[in-house]
Amino acid sequence: MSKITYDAKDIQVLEGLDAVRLRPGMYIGTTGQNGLHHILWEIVDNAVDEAANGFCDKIEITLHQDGSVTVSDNGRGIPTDIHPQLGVSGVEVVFTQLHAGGKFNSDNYSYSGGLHGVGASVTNALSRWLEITVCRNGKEYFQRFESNPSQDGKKIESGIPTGPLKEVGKSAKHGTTVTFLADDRVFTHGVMMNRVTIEKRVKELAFLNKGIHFVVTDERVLDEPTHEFKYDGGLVDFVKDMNSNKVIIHQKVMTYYAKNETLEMEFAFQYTNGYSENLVSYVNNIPTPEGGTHETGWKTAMTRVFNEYARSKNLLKAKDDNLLGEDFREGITAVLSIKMKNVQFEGQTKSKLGNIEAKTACEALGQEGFSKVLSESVKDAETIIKKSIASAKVREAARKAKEVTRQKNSIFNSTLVGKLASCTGRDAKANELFIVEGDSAGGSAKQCRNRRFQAILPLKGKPLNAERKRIDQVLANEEIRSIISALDTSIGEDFNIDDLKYDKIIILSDADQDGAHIRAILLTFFYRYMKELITQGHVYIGMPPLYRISKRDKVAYAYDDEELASLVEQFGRGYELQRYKGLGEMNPSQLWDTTMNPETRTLMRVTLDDVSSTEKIVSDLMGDQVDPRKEYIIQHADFNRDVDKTFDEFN
Ligand code: 1YM
Repeated sequence: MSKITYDAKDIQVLEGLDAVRLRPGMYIGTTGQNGLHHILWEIVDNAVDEAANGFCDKIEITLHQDGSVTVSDNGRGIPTDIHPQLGVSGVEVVFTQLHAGGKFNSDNYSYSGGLHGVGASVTNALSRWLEITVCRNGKEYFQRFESNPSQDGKKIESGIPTGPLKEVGKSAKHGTTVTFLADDRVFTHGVMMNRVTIEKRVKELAFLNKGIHFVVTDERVLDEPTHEFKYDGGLVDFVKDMNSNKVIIHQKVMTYYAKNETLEMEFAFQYTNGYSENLVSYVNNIPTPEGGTHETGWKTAMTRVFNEYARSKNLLKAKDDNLLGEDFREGITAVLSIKMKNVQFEGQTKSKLGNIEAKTACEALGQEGFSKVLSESVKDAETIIKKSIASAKVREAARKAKEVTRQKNSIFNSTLVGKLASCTGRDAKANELFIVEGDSAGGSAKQCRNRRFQAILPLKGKPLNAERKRIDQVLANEEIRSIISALDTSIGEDFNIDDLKYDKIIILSDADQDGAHIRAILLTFFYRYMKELITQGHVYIGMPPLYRISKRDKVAYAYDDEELASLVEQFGRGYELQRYKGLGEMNPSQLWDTTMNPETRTLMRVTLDDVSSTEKIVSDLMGDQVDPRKEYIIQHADFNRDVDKTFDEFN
């Protein structure tokens, strides 16, 4: 290539990558931990696509001491020949052109381009340096990119090749290896990636893409640096894993795969003796916790086929009403994974599929699929239908119970709302509800709160564990009913977020075992019956301090032992130390300063980044099998930490 054209192309390229550096948020969401990992997933996605195309079966991720990360696959290797229009190698196009992924070869089978769908060039743009080695056609090629300050020092020029792609030797292997160091001038909170985050996602990818052998190595730790993930059963293994600590009611995990001109669909499911619906869905390997058209089509197909099947086997009689979808989904653990092009995401967190054609396609493919799996396992099918019929009966009973609750909940009934100290302001967007453990802490909270926007709901006893009860029993519990009536959103299918009376729902419980239990019970209840409260970020955990340290008129609070140690050092001799065993030991003004004053308090927002692992934690901790819970508690025997750990998982 002539030097002139190379430069000309370069200019165009620079504009693209500089835009990424100027507004990283537009491309990777945040420059915190999420965004940092996002630039790794861009690279991994390309390797996973190569595997989905059938050219690669092993992907390795290695975290190095210095914060750099290597991703390597044994695929065909990114094309090294010169791109006819752009005049540079395929490798350089992929790493310097935004959205280069699919365009290089339009008839490839690439679903890459996740939520933001921007490709490997974004990783390059946001790295201090990036090196790539490609083995292909018996040769080994190498290229390095760097982000350095411009000559005038006014900006940073991102992802500049230090030279063109070079042949550096011969190789009998084939594949792509990329190493990069995230740029600490972009990721100012640090560039060290989190092994747990990575392994969680890799495990999920391994379930979703059966047969790929993933190897994750963390060179920063001495103990067991390498973990491997490979699931030949794919979604079937995924469902088995989710159900590993539950009681299943039939052995076989039912599964189906099919494709048509719109999309590829795969699903697997198995029923437990529980009452909740655990459906996790994915589009192009991206979780869709808000659901969308694929889920709707799939559910419609399921309801129709199951009803027809029930009638054909005379389990449902001519005089009986059809069952509802929710009856058939009670106790189900299911994974639905589709792959399609040109996806459109909608919703609060852009995690809901919007493509209308996906509904029709999933309905049609689902119909074939459900008919097939039922007819192949007649015995299991009967078990499932009978369970669903029982669920319908309970639903009918629950509807009646709910009606009673509604009447009792009406404003004319003061016993329930009586405990609630509501706030005077009517702006739901500004209002906060504190759910406080214990009457005495509740009393302090009522005294010190700002009554304009802070409402207090003290809980006397422990609320009912929603995981282990049917809806009618849950609704009979007074603590639960007072929460439902305070929030005013109703629950389950009737839940309506527009009716929510508070922007923040803050759980305030003691930093001990009982407090942890109450928090877990409340979160389980919200998760099962008011999931949107969590997905839309309305639920928070208040963080009361564990210690108060004072000396003359100097006062400070410590939230853990580490913080206490450093305060003790600061205060020197002669300080007074108080350990709070519970919220009730704080006087109102201390409670206000440490836990309730928006200016000074610390809140932890509960989010649902990863629905499937939350499912597992919730059912492990709250379900009716004792062993997994025991094991979890033994593993996390320090209860102050235990609590944090639990909510880390929620976070
Ligand atoms: C460690 C990261 O990027 N692997 C990878 C990427 C590609 C290919 C193979 C590939 C794709 C195609 C043809 C095709 C990519 N190629 C492109 C582009 N691993 C990693 N392995 N030959 C090889 O899609 O037709 C983008 S990604 F655009 F150059 F084809």
